[in-house]
Amino acid sequence: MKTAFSAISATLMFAFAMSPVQAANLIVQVSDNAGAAVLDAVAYAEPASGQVIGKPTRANQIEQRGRKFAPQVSVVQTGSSISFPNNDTVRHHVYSFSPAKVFELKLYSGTGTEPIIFDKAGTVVVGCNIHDQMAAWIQVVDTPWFAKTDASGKAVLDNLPAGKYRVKIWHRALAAGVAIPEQLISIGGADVTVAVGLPFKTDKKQD
Ligand SMILES: [Cu+2]
Repeated sequence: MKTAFSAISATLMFAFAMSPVQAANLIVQVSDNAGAAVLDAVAYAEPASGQVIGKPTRANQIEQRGRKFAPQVSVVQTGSSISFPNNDTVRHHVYSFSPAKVFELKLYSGTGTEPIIFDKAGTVVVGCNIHDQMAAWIQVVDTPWFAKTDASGKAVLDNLPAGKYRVKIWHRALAAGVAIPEQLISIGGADVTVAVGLPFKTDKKQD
């Protein structure tokens, strides 16, 4: 028995040693033009080859609670679905006029709506017809590698296979039509950290 076990572990070690794909994490640190850490920026890494990788598998949701959308900022891979459960006692009427996805969920309560499929990359701004102050932003991206920054301005993109990537940083304060800041980076066997400055001052206050 002992011999068999050793043979298996030797095979596993061999498989790891021979693995042709190296991977590493990409850490993105985002600040504004006053040097302050930026919360809820979206960092995503597109393979420089332009190759689109895989199909999204994760189910996403943006709930309505306390007459707010939560989360306020989402990032999903192109082709993802998002459901919009209403956990308030009032009804909401959720819509978007953004070119990346036009949709409308007429006055409803509870979960009784079909998920919406986001099949085109771009920024989708979501509102409620009844409550003007409600807003959510969805950044739809052509890559499975993305993350949002935390309060310290840091986003971690896990396990990028070795290669070259265009790292893009989106924030809801970027005016529509303005070029999204990007950097070309190389992933090898070690983690990579990049610092990105956004060309405006952000408001710490979240709605
Ligand atoms: Cu509403």
